[in-house]
Amino acid sequence: MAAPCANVESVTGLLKERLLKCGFEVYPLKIGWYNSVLPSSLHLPYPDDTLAVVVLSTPCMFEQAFLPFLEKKGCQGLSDPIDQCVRHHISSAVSECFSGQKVDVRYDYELLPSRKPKFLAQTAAHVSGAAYYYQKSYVTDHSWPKNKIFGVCVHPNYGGWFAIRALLVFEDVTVGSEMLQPAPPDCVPTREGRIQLLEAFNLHWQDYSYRDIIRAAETYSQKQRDYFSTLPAQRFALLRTWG
Ligand code: B12
Repeated sequence: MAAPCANVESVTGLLKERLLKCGFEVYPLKIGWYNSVLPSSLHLPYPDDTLAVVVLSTPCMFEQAFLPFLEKKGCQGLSDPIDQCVRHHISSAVSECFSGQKVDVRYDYELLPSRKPKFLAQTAAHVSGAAYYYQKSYVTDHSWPKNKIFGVCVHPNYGGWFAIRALLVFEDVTVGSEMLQPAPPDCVPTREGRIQLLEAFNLHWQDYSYRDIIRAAETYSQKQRDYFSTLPAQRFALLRTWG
């Protein structure tokens, strides 16, 4: 196999070994795939052939990483407990597997000084082939009940029961043209399905129906649903009741 692909596999292999058992998935992409669909104001400042990896959390992350994390570490300070757990797992995987390498780790909740997100999670998920990003512009000639309609990604196995957590940019790893861009599976191919999806995500995301737009192999447990249905400010109190 050509060296650049071996680079990709050695990076994703190490990350999978560390993160899969904790309920994360990893998908490689080239920075050029991401930058090519965005205006220059949102580009990541790396050459097109730089390797990046997008990290998703699947439903079992809650039981396999979050609950054990709470038990072992507890929550420190006021920042979001799930974010603390994700950061703990990803940053320790990166420092242990890639020590001495330059890795720019960007989390979904981080903002730049301009207040723009540090990376567009849905765009990264789509261009890596992880989850199709359905956007309003894909449904023409339809009048929406709300002015701004946000797009939503659907994962082929988990529907909407997942989250996009981080983008890791391997600044010193370049990949060649033999790394081919995978198309994300189009799990909501019909116009009616896409309208239903976008309306559910924008108008009543709290009822979770957008997540069930396709039959998911696994969904959030009742405990996880209770956690996410609780207002962020009240989640610390809920955690205390779990002991
Ligand atoms: Co929110 N939110 N959010 N959110 N939010 C995120 C989008 C994300 C990804 C967080 C995550 O997974 N960790 C998830 C979505 C997961 C998914 O898609 N399956 C998420 C969720 C789940 C929610 C909520 C359900 C609440 C929750 O449970 N967390 C609600 C639902 C929305 C609603 O209100 N009904 C929610 C709400 C919000 C608010 C607070 C309203 C804001 C504004 C929403 C928005 O702007 N989309 C919000 C934000 C800001 C974000 C956040 C942090 C940034 C999104 C953003 O600002 N995008 C992301 C995490 C992240 O990305 N870091 C989560 C900037 C805009 C300009 O990007 O609309 O995609 P854009 O436009 C770009 C693309 O169209 C691209 O160019 C445009 C930019 O120029 N483009 C592309 C152009 N052409 C093409 C072509 C192709 C092929 C592609 C791929 C791209």
